[in-house]
Amino acid sequence: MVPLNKITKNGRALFLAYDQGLEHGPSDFNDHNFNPDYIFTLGVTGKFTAVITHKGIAEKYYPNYRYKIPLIIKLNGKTALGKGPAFSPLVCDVNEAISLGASAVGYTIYLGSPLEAEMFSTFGSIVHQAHSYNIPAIGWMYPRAETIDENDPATIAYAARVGMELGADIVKIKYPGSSEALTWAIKNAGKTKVVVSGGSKMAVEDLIEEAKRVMRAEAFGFAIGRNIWQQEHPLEVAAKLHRIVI
Ligand code: FBP
Repeated sequence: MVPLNKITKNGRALFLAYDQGLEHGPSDFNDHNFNPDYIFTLGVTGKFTAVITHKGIAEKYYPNYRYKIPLIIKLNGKTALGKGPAFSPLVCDVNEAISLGASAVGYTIYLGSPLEAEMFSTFGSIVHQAHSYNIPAIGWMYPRAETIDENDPATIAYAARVGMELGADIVKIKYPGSSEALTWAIKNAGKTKVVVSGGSKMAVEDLIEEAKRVMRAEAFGFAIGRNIWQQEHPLEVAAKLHRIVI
């Protein structure tokens, strides 16, 4: 098992996700959060245990924050513009991520996509390489195909299990709708830790209730983006979440 302590606190994870500029585009942003410096500062001040970005932001902005907060680099990425089968190509390798200061790497697998086999194979190499450097590999395990209901709890548990079987140290899954469903997904992930994504922005009270349900299920924590940096008072929300998760 590779150590997770560089990107966690008290054995829990609170990752600030900021790969949406590539995945969704500037429609997610306002006049503050379009700026990576704003996000890194939020990450530091809000006591997140790591920030997640793609390589471009890592190279241009992370040098100023390198000793203030750990970085997780997402190794693949795609836009929301294409209409083909779900597939996110590799845009950075493990060596490059480490040279940019990453303490862990992430990779999205779209389960059920016609290109699933290729993603499995690439993730296999990533896990192998990350482990040879003793750093964690995180799998964004997202079921995605026309025929699949990506919010179905059984499918989300399957995704968590697949991440474990493929050697992920941490899997990132969507909240499957209840504490019980999440408990089942977490059981199936075995010794692989489970973090939950935030999803599109919701009311702060709803987010806090969901966070309590997530931690009641003994999740490892959150990898959350829009529900922090799209909020009117992100630091207040971060502080509330921090109290629940860590
Ligand atoms: P959010 O907390 O903003 O949902 O971010 C989590 C995340 O996994 C991001 O890392 C990623 O960019 C995004 O969700 C992908 O969401 P989707 O593919 O469902 O649009």
